[in-house]
Amino acid sequence: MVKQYSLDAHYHGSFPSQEMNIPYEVKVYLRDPIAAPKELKAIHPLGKAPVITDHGKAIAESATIIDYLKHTYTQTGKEFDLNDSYWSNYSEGSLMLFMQMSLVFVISGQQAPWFVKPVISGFVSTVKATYLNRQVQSSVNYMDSELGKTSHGWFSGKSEPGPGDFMMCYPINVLINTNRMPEIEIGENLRKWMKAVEARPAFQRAKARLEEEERKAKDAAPGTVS
Ligand SMILES: N[C@@H](CCC(=O)N[C@@H](CS)C(=O)NCC(=O)O)C(=O)O
Repeated sequence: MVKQYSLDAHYHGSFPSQEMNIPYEVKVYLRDPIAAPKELKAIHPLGKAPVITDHGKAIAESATIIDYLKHTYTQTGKEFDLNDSYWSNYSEGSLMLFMQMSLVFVISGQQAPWFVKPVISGFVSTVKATYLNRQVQSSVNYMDSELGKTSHGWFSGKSEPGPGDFMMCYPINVLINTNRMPEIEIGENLRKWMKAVEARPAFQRAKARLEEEERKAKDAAPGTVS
């Protein structure tokens, strides 16, 4: 059976499996304190999540995991689908690239020693305002407009979400449900998309199972009094 390893209750691996009706086991690891714990390195040399194992193979990279699961375990997964491929690659290659840069810049500003903090913070604000925020905003506007052209509001272009939608869960959730990039304005189509994802029974099953595993991991963590 496919085994998924998640860092905290992160639904990258589990939501797609639930949508595609692929049975899986899941184990949640907790961050240590920010990075992934060393146990993940024993599964795959990168030591990151998500990662899965199947038939003795360890498979990393969320887009590859989703492609692998779809290709191996579904009837339709053998065919090339332009929307699935495009939006999966867009998520990691275009959107996350600039979001990640922005998050790294902000953290480096926050963690700079006090005597250089004003200079670093000023630099971070300038880079964000003049470059990174514009890149992310134009990406978000483009995605919103493309979603507006679909009949069902999914990146898959079909009546249900596909790999591109699964891959968009992480960045769009960060943009809408966290305060990490408050400067970015999110359009109505993306907001509707996020609500539609959260309303999927598959999403709710994935989330409930991950949260249960996360609770178990917290209970088993050293220093926990039961
Ligand atoms: N491009 C990779 C990103 C993997 C990644 O960076 N995962 C984060 C969690 S979302 C992680 O493991 N962070 C902890 C660390 O880097 O130690 C993917 O899509 O799977």
